[in-house]
Amino acid sequence: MPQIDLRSDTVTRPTPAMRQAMATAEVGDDVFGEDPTVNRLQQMAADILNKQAALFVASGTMANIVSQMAHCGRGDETILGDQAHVFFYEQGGAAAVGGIHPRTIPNQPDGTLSPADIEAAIRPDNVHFPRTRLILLENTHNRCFGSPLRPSYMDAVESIARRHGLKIHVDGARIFNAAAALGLPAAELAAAADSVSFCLSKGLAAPVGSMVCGSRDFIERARRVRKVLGGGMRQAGVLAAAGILAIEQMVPRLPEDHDNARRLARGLAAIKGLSLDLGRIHTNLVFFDVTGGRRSASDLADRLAAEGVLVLPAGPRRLRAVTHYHIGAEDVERAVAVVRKVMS
Ligand code: TLP
Repeated sequence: MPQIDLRSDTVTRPTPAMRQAMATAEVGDDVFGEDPTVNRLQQMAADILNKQAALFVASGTMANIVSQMAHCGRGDETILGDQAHVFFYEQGGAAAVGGIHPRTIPNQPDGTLSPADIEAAIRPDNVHFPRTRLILLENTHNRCFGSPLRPSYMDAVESIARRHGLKIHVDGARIFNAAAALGLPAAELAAAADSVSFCLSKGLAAPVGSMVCGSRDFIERARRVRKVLGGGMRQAGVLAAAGILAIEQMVPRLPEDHDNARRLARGLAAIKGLSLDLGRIHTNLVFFDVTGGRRSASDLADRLAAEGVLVLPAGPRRLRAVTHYHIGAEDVERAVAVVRKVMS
C-alpha cells in the first residue's frame, strides 16, 4: 500500500504539465531582469493580488524575511502573533539577519491579533524604545487551525496602521486557501496590506518558489534585499514556468482539498481518544488532540507512520494532518480507518 502523506501540502510534487512547461521554458538572466518567464509570473502575481509589482523568491521563509527587511531597518520593531510562522518556525531570521526586533502579542484562536493588543503594543516616540514599523499578519494562519482572515478584519488593522504610520505585511503562504474558504478574490484579502507573500510550492504543487507582492518602490527594495541574501537567481524561468501553472491550474482546485479536510476531520472527530473542533476546519489544515491516556502526539505519529499514514506532531498532544493535491477522498477514508485501528 502506498503511504498517505498528510504531513504538509509542501510534499506536493509538480504535475506532468509543470514538468513539461519547465523543460520548454524561455529563460534569461533574471538578475538583469531579463527572464521572460519570471517576468510573466511576477506580472501574474501582481495582477492576481492587485498590487503594482511582484518578486519571485526561493521560499516562503525568504519571502517573509525579504518583506520585513524591505519595510524595516535595523532596530525597528515588527508586531506579530506569538503563533506566527515567522516567529515560530523561521529561526528568528528577521532578527538574526535583519536586526529587526519581534514584538509578539497573543494570536486569538482564529488567527487574528486583537486590535486593542496591536494598539497597546505600538511604541510611543521615546529614546528608550525601538521604533514600531510593521504589523505582520498570517492568512491562512497555520498554527491557528488554518483559519482565514476576513477583509473586515484586515480593514480594522489597516485603520490602526494608517493612524500610526505603520506598514502591514501578510504572510499569505496559503492566501488562496483563505480566498477559496471565504469565496472571495484573493485581491480583496490583500487590499489592506502593503505587502503580501504567497507560496507556489505548498497546495499549488510547484516544486520551488514564493512571490512577494506590493508597490513598485517596495518591490525594488525587496529585490535588493533578495540579492544580498543570495537569492538573485539566474535562469529562474525554469522554476517560474511551474509557478505560472500553479496559479492558473491549481488555485481553482483548492476547494477539493478543503472538502477532503472536512471529511478527514469528521472521521477523526468520531474516534475515541481524539478531540477536534469541527467548527475550526475552514481550509486544508486539520489539527487534532490526543486526549486522556499516556499517549503523546509523537508516539501516535510514529505508530501511524508504521501503518503508512504520515502526520506531523504539532505539540505534546496535538497533531496536524494536511490535505492536498495528492490526497483523494479514498485516501482520507483509508487514513481514518488506520487512525481508528491504531487508537483502538
Ligand atoms: N510551513 C511549513 C512548515 O514550515 C511548518 C508547513 O508544513 O506548514 N509561512 C507559512 C504560514 C508557512 O506555513 C510556511 C511553511 C512558510 C511561511 C515558510 O515557507 P517555506 O517552507 O517555503 O520556507
